[in-house]
Amino acid sequence: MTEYTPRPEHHFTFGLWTVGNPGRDPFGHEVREPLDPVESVRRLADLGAYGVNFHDNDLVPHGSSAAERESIVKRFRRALDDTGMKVPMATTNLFSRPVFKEGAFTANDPAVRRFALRKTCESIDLGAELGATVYVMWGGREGVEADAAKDVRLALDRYKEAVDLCCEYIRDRGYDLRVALEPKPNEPRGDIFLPTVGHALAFINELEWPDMVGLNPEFAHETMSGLSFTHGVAQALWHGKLFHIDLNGQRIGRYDQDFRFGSEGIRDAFYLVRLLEDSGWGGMRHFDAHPYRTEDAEGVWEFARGCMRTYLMLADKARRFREDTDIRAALSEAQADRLAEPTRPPGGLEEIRGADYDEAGLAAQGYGNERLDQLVTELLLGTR
Ligand code: GLT
Ligand code: MN
Ligand code: MN
Repeated sequence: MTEYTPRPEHHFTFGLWTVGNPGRDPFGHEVREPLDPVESVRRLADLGAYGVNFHDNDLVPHGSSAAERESIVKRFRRALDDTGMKVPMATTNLFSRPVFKEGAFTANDPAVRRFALRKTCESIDLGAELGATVYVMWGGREGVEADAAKDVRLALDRYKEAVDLCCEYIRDRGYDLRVALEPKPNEPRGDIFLPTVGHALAFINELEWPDMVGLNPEFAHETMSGLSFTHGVAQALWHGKLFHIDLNGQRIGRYDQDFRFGSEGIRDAFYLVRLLEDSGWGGMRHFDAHPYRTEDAEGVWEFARGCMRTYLMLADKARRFREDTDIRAALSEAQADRLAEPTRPPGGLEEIRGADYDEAGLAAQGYGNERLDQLVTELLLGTR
């Protein structure tokens, strides 16, 4: 159906590491050939995406010389120019190399931390060079298995120091770049620091330049913690801290599945899309997911198309939700709009304290949530 055809104005982006995921898992080898980043740019552009994001080493392999870097970036930039694709976000791989096995910004050894910072500065340069305005920090190795080996409070001191140094670098260079922290509770570490949206929001308040730092929440990561992703995103929006978002599919209690958006938790995905659309949030709709291991090279593009189509279908459902007269009536029975009414009356606390309340009458009210919720089910299942 053409109405669900992705177009650049929908602002869909993918990581090079997502469509390029070769299907390796802890028990099995790669099942797909490496994907040339230029091929990813072309195929995603054909599908209607807006752009691609990358880790430094997704584009420039570890150990490349300065001349190799230059020719890789030149060829990549040509693909961007040819297709009109953009690079809105960049990040650093601080998790694959053995040197980061004990942590990167929070490693006990200061030399490892300094090495991680140098790599990050170079990666920030690369992102800025290609036009990125968001820099994501996912601290995959910032954590611990053996609690005896690390002082969490000191680790947080060092984490803050590293984020502050990155902000200092961005400011010194005059880059138009904001930092987005990505929480995750565990995997690959037994426990990861800044495990949820809430932890990360509190951490930002302790930074030197809190205005430069926000969040990149991921559907899978909050869901792994058993939390409502939509509520986490809503709170990040409420604080003005939703700088970026990672969309994918995940079931509670599993490993980090990173499935195609909407493949799991379709109802959660609906409420999320409704929130993003209704709030008018202007950020990228970024998919941090990867194709099933069952897929061959063509299945990768079915996966990418599916992520975007599902978003568009859910955005359409969100529009219908707003317009459906039965749903509107049910919302009014639920008194949903009345939450916008301030609690403070004209007479303030004095009026609150002096008023008569019909407690029994208030308690006897029905809110009609069963009907409302069933209407949502029917909307999602396509029977209305
Ligand atoms: C890695 C991780 C993702 C992060 C990426 C950004 S790296 O793929 O699983 O959740 O968003 O560093
Ligand atoms: Mn993930
Ligand atoms: Mn992610």
